[in-house]
Amino acid sequence: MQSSAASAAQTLEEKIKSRTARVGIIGLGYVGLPLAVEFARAGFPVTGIDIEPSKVEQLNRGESYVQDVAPDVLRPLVGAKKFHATADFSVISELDTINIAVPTPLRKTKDPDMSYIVSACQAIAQYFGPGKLVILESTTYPGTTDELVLPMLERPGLKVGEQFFLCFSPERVDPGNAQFQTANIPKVVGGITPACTKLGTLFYSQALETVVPVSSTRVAEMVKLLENTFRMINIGLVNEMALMCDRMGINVWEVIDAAATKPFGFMPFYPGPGLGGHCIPIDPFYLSWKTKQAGIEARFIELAGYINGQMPHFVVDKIQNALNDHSKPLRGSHIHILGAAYKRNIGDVRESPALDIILLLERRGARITYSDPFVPQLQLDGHQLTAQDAVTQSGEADCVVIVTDHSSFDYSAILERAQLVVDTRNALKNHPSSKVVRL
Ligand code: SAJ
Repeated sequence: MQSSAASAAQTLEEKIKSRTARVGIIGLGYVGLPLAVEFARAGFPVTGIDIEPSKVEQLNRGESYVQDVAPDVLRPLVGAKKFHATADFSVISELDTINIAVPTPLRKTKDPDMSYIVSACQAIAQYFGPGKLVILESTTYPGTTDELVLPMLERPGLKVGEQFFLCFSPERVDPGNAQFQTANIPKVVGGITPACTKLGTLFYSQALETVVPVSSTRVAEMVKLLENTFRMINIGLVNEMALMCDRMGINVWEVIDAAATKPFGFMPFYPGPGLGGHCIPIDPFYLSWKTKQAGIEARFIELAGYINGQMPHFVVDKIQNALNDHSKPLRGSHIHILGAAYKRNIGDVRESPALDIILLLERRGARITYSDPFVPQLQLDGHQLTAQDAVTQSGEADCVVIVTDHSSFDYSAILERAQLVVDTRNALKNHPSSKVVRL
């Protein structure tokens, strides 16, 4: 007679291998929706769960609001009933696997906001039962899965690694990246027990090209934080290099390009107007918050956070000085901002340095217009701006500021019409001109 543990694992393994396991994804954003699509394309019946009814309705009409999920990929899956979205968490009782891909923002105090994970786990706990695999994907501090999620799910008769299985697997989505999408980005997964890791690995192997099992949930949680802290600190380093080069009259862009010719032991990062997005500026503070509790200061993270946070101020000073060199005060000048999104060729404005720069300029009395093909309107500080035509406004503005270097901007026409350009992205590196001031 098989133990209940062996039978639960065996049953789930068979459902996963036959791709009849009923897959659930909680959180249908830029992480959850692409994941749901990959499992539906692999043949699983997939239920997407989200708290926003508008998202649920849009998805069930086959409409995608996520840039990396094309409607012509989603629509057939909805039509074939391979993917269905709902706001009703009670469906969890019928699911075999549940991925949690909800936001993990920071509070104003730079402490982790775990409320989304907690409410998702409360919903799962309410409808939980034996035989399920739960995988947390939201970026979070090491220990979240075993300290916070596990106690919410485990109870008499429901023991992890026996009657249910729990893993952590970091998401690595790079929005707008045409080369690397969910299916071909290696997937790290670590379980609370070896049986959990085995089932998590088997699960992802059905839909994704490469799976990288690790020995625990904490290792998997820490992998993601190393990846993103690595980026944040290196961006901070290169931003500090930009400040140094500016003071010494050295072209930092030329320095980086020449350093990047080193065929080993170097990886180029580039200075910019600040650090945007909902990951890189935020995730490292999940780590530093946790390490403080362990009695160790994450000094690199704090310092990089400070330097990256100073970049919008540095850009605004550069604009003011550039106008000054043209005998124009910042106050009353018309400044046209090119790009509101936090990085090129996407429309996400979360934590975008463009917002900081616009507010700082307005506080110093400048009149602001902006262009962004992906951001038709901007809400900031109680007022709204509407995107204007880039070339027209560049001809009328006292200063044009390239904050986000979208590929679709007509840089030649902009430069021809502009009186003065402050280029924070080296977007005009192929257009040498005395009108251009670089970081
Ligand atoms: N940035 C710089 N200089 C650089 C690189 C980036 O100033 O050399 C700025 C960008 O303009 C942006 C911010 O940093 O404002 C974040 O840029 P990002 O390229 O890291 O973009 P994200 O946050 O959308 O995506 C990252 C992923 N990016 C890459 O690996 C290229 C990856 O780190 C994570 O998978 C993802 O965050 C996440 O979700 O954690």
